[in-house]
Amino acid sequence: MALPPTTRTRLGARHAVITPESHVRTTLPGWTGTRVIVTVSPQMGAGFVQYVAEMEAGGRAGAPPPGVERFAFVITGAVTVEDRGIGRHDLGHEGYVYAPPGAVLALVATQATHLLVIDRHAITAPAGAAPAHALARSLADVPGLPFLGDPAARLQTLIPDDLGFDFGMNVFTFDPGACLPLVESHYMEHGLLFLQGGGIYRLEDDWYPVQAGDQMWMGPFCPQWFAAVGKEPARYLYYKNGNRHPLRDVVTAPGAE
Ligand code: UGY
Ligand code: MN
Repeated sequence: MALPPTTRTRLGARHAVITPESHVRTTLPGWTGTRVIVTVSPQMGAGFVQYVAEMEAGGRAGAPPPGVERFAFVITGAVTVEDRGIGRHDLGHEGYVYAPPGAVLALVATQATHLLVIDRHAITAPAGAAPAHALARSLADVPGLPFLGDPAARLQTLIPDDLGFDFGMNVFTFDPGACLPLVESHYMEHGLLFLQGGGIYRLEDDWYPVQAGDQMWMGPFCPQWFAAVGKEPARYLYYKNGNRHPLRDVVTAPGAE
């Protein structure tokens, strides 16, 4: 008799680790030639949605629901994006795009492609702040700066950190043996995709070996710490809400302001 299958996927009160052997594919309205693996969503208590879109060549992204902003990152493959604000861009490996709500964002895979996508209800910018604008770029063009003075832990900031934007996307690179300098606990959430290497992640009181392809959700105030283990740098892409008063930035429903 075959043994029952196992998984490294774990769901805690304020965190989740979602690993590839537990992925289940579905479809989303408007997307064509694409299967989707939703790994973070309000069903687990998160204030945003994270998914991997597996697109065939010629596959197209569906429009985000009304009031929803979108970030998409090319894990593998290539896409063409087009929108009134930014014109037409070809994005290859580790290219990315941000589109505010209502931006006419056409996104077409020009070869078999895997995207990491974040969708969330946008919270309007405070009076006086310039609203968020569409952008398309390549991760390779974003400088990596020492995190809290440590050159062995470098942070790339993919979206401008100004009041127009209500979330950030960053890539953290840790040299082998480097670690976060503190066990963080903050009201902001994270969605995370491991891009390279691995290490040990502490989430609440649990400790997880993690590696490229793993995804995570860290809910509000989830204690979190990471150390890179292995012979190559560990890299992860992560989402972080911010730049809004916490009373306005709760787990959101349509029109919540
Ligand atoms: O930006 C952050 O909060 C980041 N230092 N957190 C993390 O990597 N878990
Ligand atoms: Mn954090």
